[in-house]
Parts: sequence; C-alpha cells; structure tokens
Amino acid sequence: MIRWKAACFVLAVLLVCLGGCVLPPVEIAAQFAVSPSSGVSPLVVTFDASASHITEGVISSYAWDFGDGTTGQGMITAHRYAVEEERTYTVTLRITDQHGNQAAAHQSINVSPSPVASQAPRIEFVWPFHYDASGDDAANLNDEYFALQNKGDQTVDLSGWTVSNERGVTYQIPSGTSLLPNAVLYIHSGDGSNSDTILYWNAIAPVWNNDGDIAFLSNREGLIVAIYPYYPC
Ligand SMILES: [Ca+2]
Ligand SMILES: [Ca+2]
Repeated sequence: MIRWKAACFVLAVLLVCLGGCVLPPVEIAAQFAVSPSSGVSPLVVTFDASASHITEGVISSYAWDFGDGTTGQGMITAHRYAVEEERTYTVTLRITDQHGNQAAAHQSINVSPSPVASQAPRIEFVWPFHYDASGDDAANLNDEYFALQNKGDQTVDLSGWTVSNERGVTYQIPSGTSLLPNAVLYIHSGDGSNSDTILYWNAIAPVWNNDGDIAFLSNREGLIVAIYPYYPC
C-alpha cells in the first residue's frame, strides 16, 4: 500500500514538472506604420514594420503586398502609387520566423487623382540599378551608378533636384542640367568631369548598400517624384 502511494506521489510530481516545463507557444505579431495613409497621386508611401515582434527567435522575412499587384521585401520599404481615379489599396504585411511561423497585418491606403498628374515631369530611375560595383565598392566608386530617364514628351530642367539613399545621403543635381525626352542621365558615385549625359556624385564612400536600399528623386520643392527600392536576389 505504501509503495502504491509512493508511486502515485512520484507520478504526480512528474506530471506537475512536465506541465511546468512545457514551453509557451511562440507568439509572433505583425504590425506596421504607414506614412502617409492617404494623399494625391503620385503618392509615395513608406512602410515601417519595426513594431512587429516575436517572443522567441528572430523574424526572418518581411513580405509586402502593396495591393496593386506589386510586392516588396524588407522591414522598411516604400512604394509609389499612381492613379487616374480614386482608389483604396489594401496593403498586407506577412512576417515569417526561422521556424516558418507566420503572422499578417493589413492597412488601407487611399490615393486620389491629381488634376495635373498628366502634365507632371516623368523622370524615372532606369533598371537595372548598378549598386554593386565590381570588386570592392569603396575602391571602385565609379562602377557604382544608376540612371534617370525622361519618360515624358517635354525637356525637364533638373537643376537643384536631389537624389538620396535610405540613410539620407543626398546628391544635388548641378544647375543647368536638363534632360530631353527619352534621354538618359547616368550618375556615378565617384569623381569625374560632368557632361550632358554623365554626372559624378563625388562621394568619398559607397552610396548604395549592396544588401538593399531605396533611391529617392526629389524636385526643387523637395517633393519626391520617383523612388527605386531594390533588394539583392
Ligand atoms: Ca554599393
Ligand atoms: Ca562589389
């Protein structure tokens, strides 16, 4: 009888221990901020998922669906919406941890048409963006470059326009620079003599991160007119 009681006691202790030793499930929560959540086309919206959290491990991927048929990656990203009539887009963030656990969050972006959008200068970044110079980028700054193209039908004066990276490092396009329709302008990170088709940033270090960055083109008024987020394959 005493042996049975002892056995039951041991079993009870084991059950309590096992119950107490079970690890709580991993909690993963997707959360993001948008700025702005509404505005006039073309609207550049930044998305920041740094508020997402997980109780154990790390978040290994941030996948974005911008609601207009395009997608993106990264904890912080941006997207440009252009509309001809008012549209509301549902943006979805899906985060994944190293075990494959997932969580999602959604927000709406409202974009209104601009009455002058059709007459706005259409200067765009040209694919591909040569952010990774051959060899050591720091020793080969002029092989780090990108290009802008005038996709409109009128010459655009780019004097005082700026190009910035995600960290806010900024280059101002020199006075007197203009771009004819369809013309392409290259901007290299290093030193050199500017011409009508090639400009030099004169940076002392690489400008464009090889593991992902965002290029912003702003006009003289400081309004963003083009954006180019990229991520290595
Ligand atoms: Ca680079
Ligand atoms: Ca390189």
